[in-house]
Amino acid sequence: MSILTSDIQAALAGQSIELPSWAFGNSGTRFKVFATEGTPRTPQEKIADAAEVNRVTALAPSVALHIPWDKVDDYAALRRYAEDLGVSLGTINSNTFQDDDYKFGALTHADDRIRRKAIAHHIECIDIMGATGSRDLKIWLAEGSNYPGQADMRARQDRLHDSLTEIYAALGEDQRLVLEYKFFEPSFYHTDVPDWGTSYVQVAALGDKALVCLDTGHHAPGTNIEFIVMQLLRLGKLGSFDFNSRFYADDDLIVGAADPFQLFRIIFEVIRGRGLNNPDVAFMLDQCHNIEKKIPGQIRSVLNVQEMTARALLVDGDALAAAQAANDVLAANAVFMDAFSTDVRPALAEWRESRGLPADPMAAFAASGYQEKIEAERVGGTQAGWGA
Ligand code: PSV
Ligand code: MN
Ligand code: MN
Repeated sequence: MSILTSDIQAALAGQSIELPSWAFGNSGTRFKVFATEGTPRTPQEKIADAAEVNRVTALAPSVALHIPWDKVDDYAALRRYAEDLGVSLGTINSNTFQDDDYKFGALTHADDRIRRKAIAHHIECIDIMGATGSRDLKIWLAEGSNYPGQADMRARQDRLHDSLTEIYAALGEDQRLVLEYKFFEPSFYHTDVPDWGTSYVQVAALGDKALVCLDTGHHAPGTNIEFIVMQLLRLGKLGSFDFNSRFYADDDLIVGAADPFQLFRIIFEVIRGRGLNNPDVAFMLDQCHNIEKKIPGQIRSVLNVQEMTARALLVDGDALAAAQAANDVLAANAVFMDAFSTDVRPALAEWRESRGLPADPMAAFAASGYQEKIEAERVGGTQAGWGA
C-alpha cells in the first residue's frame, strides 16, 4: 500500500501552482544577461512553454503576466490562446520599476503628476484583468530611499495609502489586490513596504479584497518565514505566495533548492492554517533561470513544491498534538522530522502514473523533443523582462 493515503492523494490532486511568464524569458544578474537558446520572443511563446510544464506535471494550470513585459494589443485573444493550450491567465503583476519617472517613487512619489501616472498604470492593469479573466493584481513597489534624511518616510506611507485606496476602488467585485513586501533592494536604507507588518497595515486599511503577498526570498537571513505564514493565515490576510529560494539576497532560485526543510515547514503551516488548496491563497513561483534551461527549471520547481507538500501531509497530526500537549519536546520534534525525512519520490512517481501522467516529468519533457524544436525555431529577438 502506498504511503500516500487516499486523503493525501486527494490533497495532492487539488494542488495548483501558478507559473510566472518571466521565468521563461532571459533574465540576469546585475552583471550579465545570458541568452538561452529557444527563449520565447512573445508572450504567446512564454505561455506555450508554461503549458508544457503543466502537460507533464498537471500542477501548473495558470500563468502570471507582468505588464508591460507581456503587453499585447488583444488580451482577450491572448486568453483564448492560453485556454486552447489548457492553461488560464492568472495574476497580473504591475511594474513601476523600469521607468525613469519613478526614480524617487511611484505610488509614494511627492510629485502628484508621477503618482497619478503610477495609479493610472495600476488601473490599466485592472482593465487587463477584466479581459484576461484574472482575479489578482499583484503590486510590488521598488520604492524607498538610500540615505538617512533623504525622504519623509511618514508622508510616503500616507501617500501610499491614498494611492492604494484609489486602486482598490477600481477593483471589480471578484477582483483582489495583493501587496508584496521586500526588506531591501533596489533601495538600501528604507523601503516603503519592507515587511509583512507594513503590507498588512496598508491592506487592512483598504478592505477584504486587499491581502498580503509573501515572497519567500524577501526576508532577512534567518527570518522564521513559517511564523509569518501562520500569522497571516490566522488573520485571513495571506493572499498569495511568490515561491523561490535564496542563499543570500533575493536570489530567485528554484524553490526548495536552497533549503527544502524551510519549504516543508512553510507548507506544514499552510496545511495547519487550512491554506492548502484554498482558493483564497494563490501559490505562485517568482523565479529566474539565468544559467539553467528554463522549462526544466520550472518543472523541477513545481515538483519540489509537490514533494514537500506530500511530506508535510505525512505529519501525524494526532501524535504531534499529543506530544505538544505533554510538552514532550523531543517526541514532537521527532514526529515532525519523521515526515520530513520520508522519501516520497517513489510513491509520487507511482501515483502520477496511476493518473496517466509521466512518472518522471523531467525525463518525459527531455524525451519530448520540445526543447530541440524551440531551439531550432526561435531565432532572433528576445522578450522584454529582467535585463531587457
Ligand atoms: C521583486 O523582487 C519581485 O519579487 C516582484 O514580485 C516583481 O514583480 C518580481 O520580483 C519580478 O521578478
Ligand atoms: Mn516576487
Ligand atoms: Mn523578488
